[in-house]
This record gives sequence, structure tokens and C-alpha cells, in this order.
Amino acid sequence: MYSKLINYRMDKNRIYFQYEGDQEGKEPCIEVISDAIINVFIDYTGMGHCSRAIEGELGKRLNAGIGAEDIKPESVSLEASGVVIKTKLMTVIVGDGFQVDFYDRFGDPLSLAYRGERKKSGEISLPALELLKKEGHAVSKVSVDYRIQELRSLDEDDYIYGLGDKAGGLNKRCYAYEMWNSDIPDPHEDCFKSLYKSIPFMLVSKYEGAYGIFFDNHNKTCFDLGKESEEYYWFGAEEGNLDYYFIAGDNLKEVITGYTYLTGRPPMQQLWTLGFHQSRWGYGSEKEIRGIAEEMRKNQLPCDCIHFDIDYMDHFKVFTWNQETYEDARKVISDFKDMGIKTVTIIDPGVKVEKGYNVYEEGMEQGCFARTPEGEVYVNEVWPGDAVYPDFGDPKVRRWWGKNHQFLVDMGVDGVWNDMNEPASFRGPLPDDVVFTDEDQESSHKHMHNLYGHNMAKAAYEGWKELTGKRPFVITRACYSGSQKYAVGWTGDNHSIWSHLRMAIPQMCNMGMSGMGFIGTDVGGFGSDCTPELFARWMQIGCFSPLFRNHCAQGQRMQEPWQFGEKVLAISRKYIRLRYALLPYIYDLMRESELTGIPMLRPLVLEYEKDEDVKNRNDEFMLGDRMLIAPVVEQGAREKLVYLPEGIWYDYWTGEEILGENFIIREAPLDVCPIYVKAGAVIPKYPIRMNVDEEKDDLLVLEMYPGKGCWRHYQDNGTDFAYRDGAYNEYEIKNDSGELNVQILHQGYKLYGGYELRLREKDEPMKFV
Ligand code: MIG
Repeated sequence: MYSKLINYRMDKNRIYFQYEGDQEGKEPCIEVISDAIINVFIDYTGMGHCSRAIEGELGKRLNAGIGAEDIKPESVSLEASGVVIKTKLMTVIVGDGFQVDFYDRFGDPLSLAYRGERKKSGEISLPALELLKKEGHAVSKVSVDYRIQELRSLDEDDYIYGLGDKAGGLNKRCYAYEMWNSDIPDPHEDCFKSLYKSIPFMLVSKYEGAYGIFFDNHNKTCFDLGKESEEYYWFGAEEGNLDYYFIAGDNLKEVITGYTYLTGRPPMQQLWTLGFHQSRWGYGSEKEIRGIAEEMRKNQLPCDCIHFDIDYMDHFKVFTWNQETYEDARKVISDFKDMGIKTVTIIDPGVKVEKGYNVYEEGMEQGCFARTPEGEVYVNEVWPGDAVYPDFGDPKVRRWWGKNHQFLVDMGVDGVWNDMNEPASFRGPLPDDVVFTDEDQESSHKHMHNLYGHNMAKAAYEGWKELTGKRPFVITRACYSGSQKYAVGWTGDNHSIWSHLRMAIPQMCNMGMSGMGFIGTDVGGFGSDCTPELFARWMQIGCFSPLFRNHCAQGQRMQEPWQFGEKVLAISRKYIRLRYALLPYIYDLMRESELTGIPMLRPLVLEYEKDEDVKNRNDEFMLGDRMLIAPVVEQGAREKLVYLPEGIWYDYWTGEEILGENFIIREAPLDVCPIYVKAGAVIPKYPIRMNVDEEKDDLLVLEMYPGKGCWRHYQDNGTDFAYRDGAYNEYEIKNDSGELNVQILHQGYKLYGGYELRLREKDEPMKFV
């Protein structure tokens, strides 16, 4: 479409390009968003940007098609190679054929357009495809027929991360994926093209430097990351615009910070949300669920929340409570509260079609549900039987939905868990042409599918915030880029199988690098029957997962920590207690996420990017920058091959000092998850307690490791938004080879009642948790 470059013109921070011959009225555009972020745009739809991920002032400006006055490239000039655009941190050269090359601040190439031959291989004829399907093979292939495509060169030493919740390993290179929110009940495997979430954002770690590409197109999109060819990757879409953001960085962390500058950062959650959560689909009655809370306490298991799955509803009608199985639900919830246990309820999008049911009637009256092209309200089937789909893209519908949460707030519920919001449907997928709203325009399922979960979560967040004034706790299964502003996530229906325990690590790491760091897997596995050994190992990963929730499907073996015998119960208790001890540290990391976008749980490559030995490390991860976790993920294994990056590390359990850049074999009986702490670290901890609200500000434990280091610690009321008006404390904690120095950098909240210093000595085993 674009041939020889003739000239360019500038409009504020935007540069438009003119090509010889016919460019079908489309002037491609480069917009300088910041010194390190460049938008590449071709307005195929003629409607300009329509970002639903980028909100706030920036999103408004982009979507309104207005350039920025206050952002400028350092220079723009037409040279032999093309139009050369320079910012303080990068150079972009736009040449013939609208080929765009990005260079770093030293002038070295970061990412070049691919100029070689296209290798389309592995094509299959239609008859052959039909035959394969007949035999029962699930043929899932990424179509190369995407209308909008961008091909970019790959270097031999490029590693690719991100892309949300895709199955498989940490490094996504050589795989192809599709972005189409999907609820697939089969055990998720490496070969899956898509799962519940669509986050069209990839990060590339290079030998020198890093970059990210956020392809902000919420239609069905795809990423072929070197499957088609070793020499290039491509991404594409069936519809919408070519609209991507190139984010340059010296390292991956800068890229994440850039991406979350665009799409938003996960806000602070209430402190209790970091506690242990117990859940199961199938807690069928008041009696049963009360029993769970009692067992929890009887077994001395700290716990902050019990989840109520669809069983609590009256005939699966959202915003109702079953009065047959619950004598007095309000009383259950308040009794739980007295025990220090919060309640979270599931809410699905599908609204039961039933005369006289207030949510249905009200939604019908106010025109809140999606329609067929003929104008009828569209009906499909989910749990309650015939159901209709709220049109969450409509701001009016979001407000209505948000207000419906009043029912739960009045019951005493403390958070919602949004499921089935891909959206899922039992009578076949929703047709492409079902009519949905996209803010102020009419749209269709085809275009709105990937935004459905995002808009539902946004509705819940905004409603909850208005109703309670507290930090809303919304868990979502489906989402799009930017959903991290509204919800935390879980990875959906995994199975109690070892491969899924292994996958939990790269999956959570890639979610974190994709901006959504508050993530967890169903601990113990959702489908299939868990074994005692698998459960023990899963608790050891859950302990460090931002969302630490044991959850399981109806019909599977019972999966509470006491269901696997005394030994596994003791192991569960040990790791839940460790989690509670670590809460102030994890809370600090949550604060860091809100400020920078850097996830709490992270792959080693985020901290030690230059180290070749960590770029593909799938079986270890870090909690913040100070703790390295090397869980056992193999059945029967009683030792673990651990890689430690550069520096000095301390074995958390034995105090042994170990020099990094080294592989070691660590003994790991069933009750040991190998943990290493960086020299000089200070880990803020709480004394053990049964739930987080108990005297959280009474005593802070500072656990100091040999060496030198300086760390920030954050404290606030853990519930509402007062911290945004300054009601928080920030401390600087210095460890000068065992000498502690604490300085208050900001004081806006009550100080701790006291401190306890714990010096960890070399070779001295852990005395506490
Ligand atoms: O597939 O509400 O992923 O966590 O327990 C059944 C019942 C629908 C799917 C969720 C799962 C939940 C279950 N839901």
C-alpha cells in the first residue's frame, strides 16, 4: 500500500507521512507519547484511536484525535534513510513502505522492520482440515489471513515475554497465540492458542536493552512470535487499526513501567486480600460453609476470606441469596466477620430470564441487555438456564450493574469474584453480530468480545467504590489490557496435575509482566483430584502468589488443607503462617506495583536480566527483589536443582551463605520449599496471627540478613483511599552490616507500637517462621 516515501508533515507531537502513488487516503502516523514511547498508527477504520485500555487524560486526548502541545521530539528531519525522529531516549526512522525502525539512545537497533521474504509454511488445504476434524483432532491454527499485519525482525538472542495468561513457559518465542477470551474446560497446555484473558502486549529482552509492543486492538488479534520463521515475528488483526505502542527501555522493568504508564497500574488492595482464601464450588449450604470456617480455626490455620461460589445464589440468579439452603445468610457473614473472616461472592454476568426477578425486570426496562440485530434481547444459556447478557460497554449499564452490588454490600459481603465473563455461554458462542454498545457507539459482539470482562470488572469496581468508599476487591477471569486498574485475576480452571503446578510459575510471571501482577492460580488445582503431595507443593507456591486461594471444582476430592492427613495439614499450616509473617513485605511490594507497575511476584529475569541462565528459568521466581523461591514442582522429588544469580544469598531455613551465579542441589523433603534471601536484605514481618486485621500496627518485626542494604517500608490503614490524601507512613530502613537505621520519610498515619529486630546470622537456622 505504501511505496516510496516523499515527505512528512508535523502536527504537534504527530508526524504524518506521504507516499508516492495511491495511499488510499490513509496517512500513516507516528506519535511521540514520551521520550521512550512511540505510537504507530494507521487509521484503517477512519475512526481514529478507540483505546479502551488507555484511560485518563492521555486516553481522552488520543481517542479525541488531538495531538499534544507539550510533548516534542528533539528533532525530525528527512534524510536518505527516511524520516529520522529523535527523542532523548530513542531514534525512529520511517522509510519506504512505512517501514519503521527503532534505535536505542546509543543509536543501536532495538527493533527493525522485517524486510526479507515471508515464509508462509504449514498451510493446510481445506479438505485435509475437514478430515482432521472428523477424526476428532482439535485443529487450532493461527490464521495468516489477518488483514492487518506487522512484521518485525528477530535477533538470535531475543527472548519474548508477556501476553497475559497464555499457557506454556516463560519465554514465548517460537509460539503463536490468539487474543480471543476463551473458556476452554480441557486441561490448558502449551499448545493452547488462547485462554481467558487478552493482553496484546509483548516484551522483548535483548542482549542489550529491551522493548515492548502493545498492540492496542481489542478485536481478535494474533501474535506469531517466531513460529513461522526464526527471523521475524508478526502480529495482526482481522479488523480495527494498526495501532501499536513501542516502548523502549534499558531493561524489562522500564518497559513494564512504560506499559503501565499507558494502561494504568494496579491500585492498592485492602490488606486482608493478601491473606489466605478458602474456596470451593459446591459448598452447598449454610451448615457446610460454617463448618469450613470452624475447621479452619480448629486447625489453627490463619484465614481471611471464604468464597461463596454459585451455590449461594437462588437458582443461580445474580444478586440473590438462596433462602432454602441458608437460614440466615446475613448472620453467617457477620459470624464469619467476628471470626476475622471476610466473605467474597461470585457474580456471573448472565442474568436469568424470569418474570418478576428484579434484576431481569429492571434490566429489561432500562434496556441493559445485548440484542440481536433484529432488536430482540439476545438469549443464550448459562447456569440459571436462559439468560441475557448485560451490555457492559454502555456506561449507563455499568452504573446500573455497579448499583446492584448494594445487595451484597448490605449482606456484609467484602468483595466480588467475576466469572464467566469471556463471556461464556452453553448454547454455542454468541454470534458475531449480537449488538453491544461501545461507550457512545453501537458495536457488536465481534468487536466487544475481548472487552466484556474488562467492562464488567470496571462496573463492579466503580460501583463498589461508590457504595463502600473502600478499595474494591474484584477478581476477574476475563480481561483486556488495562483491567489491572479494576480487578485482580486468577488463572481460571486449572487441574490438579503436576504440569499445571509447573505452569503456575511462568503463567503468573507473564501476567505480572503484562501489568496484572495481582494474580493467583487455584491452589491444589480446580479440576481433577489432588493428591496429598501435589497439594503440599502447591501450598508452597500459593504462599508466595499474590492471590493465595485454595479453590476446587464440585465433584472433585475435597481439598481443604485438612483433607490430606496430619502431615500435609502441618505443611499447609507452616506455609500459611509464613505467608502471614510476610504480609508487611508483600504489602510493600503491592505499593511498589501501584507506583511503578512492577509486579510483586516476578521472574528472575526482571532482576538479573543480563544473566543468560535466568532468561528461560521456569521453575523459580522472585517475590520482590529480595526473596528467591525455588519450589519443588516434580512428583516424588526430594531435592531441587536451584540456580542463584549473582551476589550472596542466604538459605532462609538454614542460614547457609551461598555465592550466586551458581547451581546448587538443595534437599527438599515434602515440608521444605527452598527459599533464598539476598545479602543485606531487611524483610519486614508480622508476628503470627489468625487474620490480618488483628493488631496490624502493634509490632513490626525487622528481619535483617548479613550485609548492607537500604529498603523502603510502607504502612497505611489497609482499607480505604485515605492514603491518597497522605494518610500513610513511609520508612527508610538501612541495614549497615547488622546495624539498623530507620528513618521516617513520610508520616501521615499512626506509627507502629514497637519494633522487634531479628538478626539472621550466617549458618544459624531459622528460629521463627
Ligand atoms: O465452569 O462457578 O472458573 O472457578 O468454581 C463452571 C463455578 C463455572 C468456573 C470458574 C470456577 C468456578 C465455576 N465456574
